[in-house]
Amino acid sequence: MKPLIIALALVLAAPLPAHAHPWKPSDLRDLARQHGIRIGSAVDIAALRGEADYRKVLDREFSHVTAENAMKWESIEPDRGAYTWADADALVEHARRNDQRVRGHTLVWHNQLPAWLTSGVEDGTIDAAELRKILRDHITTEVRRYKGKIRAWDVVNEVVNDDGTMRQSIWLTHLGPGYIADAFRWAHRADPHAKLYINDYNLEWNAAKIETTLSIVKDLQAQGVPIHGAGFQGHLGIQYDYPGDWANVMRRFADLGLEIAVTELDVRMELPVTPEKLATQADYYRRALTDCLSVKVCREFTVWGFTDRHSWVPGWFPGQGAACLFDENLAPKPAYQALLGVTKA
Ligand code: 9MR
Repeated sequence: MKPLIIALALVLAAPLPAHAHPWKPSDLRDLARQHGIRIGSAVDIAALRGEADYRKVLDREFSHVTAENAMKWESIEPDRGAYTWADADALVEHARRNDQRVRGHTLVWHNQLPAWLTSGVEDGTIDAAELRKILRDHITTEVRRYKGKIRAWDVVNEVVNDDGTMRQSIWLTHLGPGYIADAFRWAHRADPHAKLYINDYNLEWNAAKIETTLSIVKDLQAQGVPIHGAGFQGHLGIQYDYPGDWANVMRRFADLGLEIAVTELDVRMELPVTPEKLATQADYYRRALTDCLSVKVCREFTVWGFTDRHSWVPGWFPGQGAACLFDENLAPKPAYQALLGVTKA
């Protein structure tokens, strides 16, 4: 009797293998797998190259990646006609070796354009006809280079203002509103299998932006333009309310037949960090994942950097930071634990 009880006690005390706990994922990859989505991060290429601990956490946790800057126009064509693909290639190759899907970011934007392009448009040496050809060549060249290797492209990024009007970028000003349809058509021709997205910030809650973006999508669809997804950047801050209607907004886009992705989530705070703020932040991350999972076609949940060691936030919002899932030393924060605890609805 006694030995049996001891044996039973030993069996019960022994740690169960991870797969015996389907409800308690071991990491974000595992969590994503259980939910049938991919969880991704933006990647800082210098860190990817130079920091072994950064690489280790990225590959352990994430099954999707986005180049934080390496695929933007100023990065790949700093001088006209002279392409610098090394960083973007390195990321795509790294992703291939580590079973990570890739979001291409971004083909048409008003920021991080090469100086030769903006100054040429400004001084009139590049006229509208040439500008249109330059945009077509840019899209075709970049999409074709990574054909079959990019799951989804942010084709147009941030084309709507917060007041719901169209952003007066060089594209709208010189090419007219048709540039959006053109961009999608050119991208589709270059890689017919890539999912093509419209991507924006504040789309989580801003009614004017939501309505305009929905009407852009409907308009494109009415013209037969290939558009497949709506990307919600999700740059949140705990000093603002959580966008409580987000899941409904996602659903409105899903109802148009689009796939949904959270493309750039981070949750910043006023420094210094306190346990209370970290708890609120954890709740925002948890709610964002829960919202995504509540929409069947939300397939990707990507954070804009995973460690406070490399985040755009402190440089853009003085006095704010600590927006990521891991701290500067790559220790998981409460937000990370909160994500692991998200179960199926
Ligand atoms: O994180 C990016 C930062 O390193 C760049 O300096 C910045 C330049 O505009 O762009 C940041 O990424 C942006 C992304 O490409 C589009 N949505 C907003 C992101 C944060 O600004």
